[in-house]
Amino acid sequence: MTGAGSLIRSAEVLVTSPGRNFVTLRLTTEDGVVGLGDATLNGRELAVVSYLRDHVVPMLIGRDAQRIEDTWQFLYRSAYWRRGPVTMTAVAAVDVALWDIKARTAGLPLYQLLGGASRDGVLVYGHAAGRTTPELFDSIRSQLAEGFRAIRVQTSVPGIDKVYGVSSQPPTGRYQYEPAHRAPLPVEEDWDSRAYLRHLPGVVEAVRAEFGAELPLLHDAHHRLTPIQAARLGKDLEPYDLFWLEDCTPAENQEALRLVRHHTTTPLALGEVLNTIWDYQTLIREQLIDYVRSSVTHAGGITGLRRILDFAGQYQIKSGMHGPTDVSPVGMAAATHLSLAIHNFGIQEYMQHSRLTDEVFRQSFRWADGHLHPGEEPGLGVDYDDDAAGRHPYEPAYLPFNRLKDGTVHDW
Ligand code: KDG
Ligand code: MG
Repeated sequence: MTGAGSLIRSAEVLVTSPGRNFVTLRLTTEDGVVGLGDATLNGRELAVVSYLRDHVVPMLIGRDAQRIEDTWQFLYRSAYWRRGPVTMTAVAAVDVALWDIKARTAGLPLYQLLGGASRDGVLVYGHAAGRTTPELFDSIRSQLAEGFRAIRVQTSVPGIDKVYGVSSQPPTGRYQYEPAHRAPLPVEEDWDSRAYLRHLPGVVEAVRAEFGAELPLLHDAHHRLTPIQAARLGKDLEPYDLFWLEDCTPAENQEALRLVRHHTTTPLALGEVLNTIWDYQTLIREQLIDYVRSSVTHAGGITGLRRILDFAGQYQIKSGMHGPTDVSPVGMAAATHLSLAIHNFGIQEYMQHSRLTDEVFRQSFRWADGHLHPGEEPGLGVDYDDDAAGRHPYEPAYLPFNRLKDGTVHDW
């Protein structure tokens, strides 16, 4: 359907902070159909707000909301300055809002426009962490009790004060590890790769012995290792049958994975900081990874991520979309629709949002037996509550950074 009614009448960039910051794009057509897109880039939220408000919104007013591919190409190519997280998050927000509008106009849940369901539900993984092994076991038990059927395991390391993925508080039932700190400057953390490499395999061994062979276990090394260190870790973890080892080396060096791959059969997931198909050329063509970690929110939306995943599918590489708390419920809904529809789905990350966040974003997804289903509401199935959002103004927040013992800045 194309006509005067499908022209974009308004484009609003909404910022709210119900416990953490979220940026949302809301497009409304002349017919009054509303579409939402997630534009949250953790720790750099206002850069995307400006990109959208100052440069994209003026170009959207009067455009035909039905022309999704054309709008994607226009935003990508007309900027001249291509790729990058700020650009691709802004493009994603527009793309997802347009898909939401198209599906709401059709009266169908979005996954139906993407080819319909390829499965009954989307297997997700939850998050467990502990400062000690007994605390980690308790955390895994509470995630299993919440209904998760696959668990990411993160642990403290003796000699390191603050480790990615582990809160300074004991984990609770609805576990939400939140790395961003509400502060005017980034918080400093510390790192020691040798201490980590010595400690982690024993913890994973203990978890496997306690919880049995069936439970899918995942681990995120969060970009900290050199290729040879990552190769050793992959080898050391082989006996414990990880579902994946994530971001074992900094993601931007695609060639690094050749060395890791050469030494280990532990499956590898990578790419939550990557945002276009170009970032995956070597990784996919040389089959250096098993799972693509990019999110709908940061990789150009449904249109951008689907392009990457279709390429990956030719090489039996599957999806493993990034889904931490900084991907808003709008971004998670888009991910769940796409995960339900594609053939080469692997697993999806799911970190339950806070109750305050759920008051701002009203969602219609279903959660049962470790699986998400986006539900049958037309569009994404998410509504934005302006009153609730208005109670939580933006607060500056940053991700931490790492220093080694001698003061050198290290990857976080
Ligand atoms: O914004 C950065 C976080 O989302 C990231 O650190 C979380 O690595 C992460 C993960 O796998 O969820
Ligand atoms: Mg990660």
